[in-house]
Amino acid sequence: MGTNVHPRWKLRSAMNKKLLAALVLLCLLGFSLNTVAGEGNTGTVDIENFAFSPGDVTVVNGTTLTWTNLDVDNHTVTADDGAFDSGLLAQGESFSYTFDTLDSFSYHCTPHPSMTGWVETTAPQPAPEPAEETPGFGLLVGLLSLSVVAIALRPRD
Ligand SMILES: [Cu+2]
Repeated sequence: MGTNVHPRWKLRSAMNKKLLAALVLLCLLGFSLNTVAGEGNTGTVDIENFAFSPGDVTVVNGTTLTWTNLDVDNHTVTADDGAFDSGLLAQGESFSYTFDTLDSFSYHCTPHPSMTGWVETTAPQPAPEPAEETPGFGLLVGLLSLSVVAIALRPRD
């Protein structure tokens, strides 16, 4: 009987290693959901063919917008009231600005005044916060995975 048990045990041990690796990955994924969910809203605006695209944007207050110049020519992202100014952006360069006041902002490109854009910020919805639930879910996945790993690693007789 001793000769039969040994190879079977080896096979089970190899399977457990793969299972363990998968579960450790799941743990990491579960815990990393926490940090991702905590970050603020983001949005992007392309600068292409001498225009901001989309030109009019409405975002939740606190959102970080990132403009990227796709043109060969240099452009700027300059608030009409001076609230922000990217300076000259070469092709492929980006500029980010976090909107933290409830307001509307018109902006333009300094070298090309006919290039204009507009951003309006709105109040975040006070109702149930999905951001509160997501970290809890991530934590739950992480803890569940940890307990499965603990079970997989339990001493055998
Ligand atoms: Cu321009």
